Amino acid sequence: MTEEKRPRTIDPASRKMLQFAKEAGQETAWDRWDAMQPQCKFGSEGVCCRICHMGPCRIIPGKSDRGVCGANVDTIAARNLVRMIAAGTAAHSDHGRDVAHALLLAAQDEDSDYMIKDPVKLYSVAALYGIAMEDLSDREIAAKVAKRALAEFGQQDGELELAQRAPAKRVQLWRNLDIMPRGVDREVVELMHRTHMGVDTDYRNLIKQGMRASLADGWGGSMIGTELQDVLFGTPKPLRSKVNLGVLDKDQVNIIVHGHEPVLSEMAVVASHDPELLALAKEVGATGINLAGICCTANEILMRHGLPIAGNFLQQELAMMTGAVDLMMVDVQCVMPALGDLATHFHTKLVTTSPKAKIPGVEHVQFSEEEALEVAKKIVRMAVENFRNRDSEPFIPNETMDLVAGFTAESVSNFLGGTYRATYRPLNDAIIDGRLRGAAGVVGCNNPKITHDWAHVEMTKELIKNDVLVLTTGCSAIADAKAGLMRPEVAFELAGKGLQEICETVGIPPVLHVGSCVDNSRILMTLTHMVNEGGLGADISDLPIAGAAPEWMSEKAVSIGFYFVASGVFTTLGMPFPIEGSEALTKYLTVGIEEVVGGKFAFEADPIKAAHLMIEHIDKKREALKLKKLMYV
Ligand code: NFS
Ligand code: SF4
Repeated sequence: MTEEKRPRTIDPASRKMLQFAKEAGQETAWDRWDAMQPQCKFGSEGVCCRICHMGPCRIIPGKSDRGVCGANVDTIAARNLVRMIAAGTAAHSDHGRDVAHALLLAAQDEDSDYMIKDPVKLYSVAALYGIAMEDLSDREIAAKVAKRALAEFGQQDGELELAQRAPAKRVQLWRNLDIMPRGVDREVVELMHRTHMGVDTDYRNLIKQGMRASLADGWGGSMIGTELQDVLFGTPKPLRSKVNLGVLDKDQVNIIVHGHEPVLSEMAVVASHDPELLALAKEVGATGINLAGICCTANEILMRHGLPIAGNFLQQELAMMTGAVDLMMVDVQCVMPALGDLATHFHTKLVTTSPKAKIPGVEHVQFSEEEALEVAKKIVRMAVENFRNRDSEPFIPNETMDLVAGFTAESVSNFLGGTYRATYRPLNDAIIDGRLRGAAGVVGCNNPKITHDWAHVEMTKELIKNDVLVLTTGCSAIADAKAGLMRPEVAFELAGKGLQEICETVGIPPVLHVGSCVDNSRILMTLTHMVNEGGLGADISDLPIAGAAPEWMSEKAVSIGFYFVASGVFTTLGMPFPIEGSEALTKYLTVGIEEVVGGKFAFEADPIKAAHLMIEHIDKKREALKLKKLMYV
């Protein structure tokens, strides 16, 4: 659908900026998407292959039913899809690897800018890895943990340690299916090998390795990322903050951190408090230094410091167009190449920081964990100095929204379990007694194919209205926050009566922000704790829960979708995978795979309908568990 037929966004701040962009003659992702219509049908159906140079081949039924090599549409679509998993797993896992590296530095180098902020979490991860801790200092323990974690990436045989935390029945199933991940890198490499010309032809077998790689992401690379970030930067605790473009302040030096890895953004936070730089900010006529985030790095510094979020994925260009951003520092993932050109039209200084991600014409200030704070200070100084170069009055939409964030698999139990004992008992009991219908994870990106934020917000509202507690991460979390769904009082306006009672007793919003996309591992652990607490079945696939990515776009989202399904979760996607040219594969992922792993996908564009698919699934699981009737329905 084009712009005339549906709005581009539901977010009022973004609407204002889009109007501004139009008047200023600046293009955005929405414009480029319009210009791209109609999008290639071969690509969107997954029937184009350019894996070898006999191709490219595209399947046209009745004309060219097979590629030059003889690959049919099922093989081609499956290979394309699992390569998306490989890239998504690689992205998340490289992030995890960098965190492990930073932890090793903190442990070995007395002068490192990183410190162990949460020793309790350190001990719990060390225990998971079976590390004997007697007589060891925290730094010695951290060194051992970091080395063990790093070894998980290159491990050749055996099983990823953290994957063994899943419920026992699930682990056994993965072993029986031969999809227990061995090493993070190994599973990605094997996927790339199997999808090389003339290797794995069986779409089911390809999906099997796709699941194995995705499990190496969710229960491997991502989980290592989450756990070790908690050790280094502190495990989040519930806190208040603000979200949306209105958090930019025309009187302060505004710095946006955009991208994903908190090894950088955490240091930017420290640098922004530096007295010398604050004094310099005064000198140039600013009242202070205002750090705000975009995308998942925003979620990371929100969760741990309560720093405000400027926006989610589709707002990155809009933030720059305010003319209020003195510097935007980016690292890796979800950074639109368009920013490079856009920055030439504004005073904003764009700075790339990762050796893995440069943009032609954009200043590169290389970040390294070894000189972390020094580099961060250098970049903040550049921002302060650039404040003077503001050429026109900034145009900042005044929208901001209050939110409560900072939930984790640990804090859910602390909260619900009360002051004396952290436990999932009250959560399980609430579900068993029928006060809560169940829980859902709503996660993922924005995509100009769908009205910005609309699907996230509509789906989430429908779920909480039906007494489903929502856990959310990534750009979905930012969408909900902007819509006000993370204010505790919203429960009284929008949640069902049962969920309302729980929110009131415990003092939580009906929508819990559990972090960035790597923190989807927190959702995996929450589900595991629910199984282990008892009364809701023996496996994740028994739980009255569901997952969704209503506006997904990235390969990371594909990997996340797969590790949820492979963990036994029914997962709805707002847009189908690009596989619909293969009827067999589409049917397998939306029906057949459930018999194999207990989870499956559904593709549903209407967020309300999708929410009801999730609710139906939750009710089916409640029935199978013979739980009590819902209290208020
Ligand atoms: Ni997740 Fe976070 Fe956003 Fe999508 Fe990108 S920022 S890692 S991939 S777009 S949710
Ligand atoms: Fe064509 Fe087969 Fe080569 Fe793909 S692998 S491009 S289908 S010949």
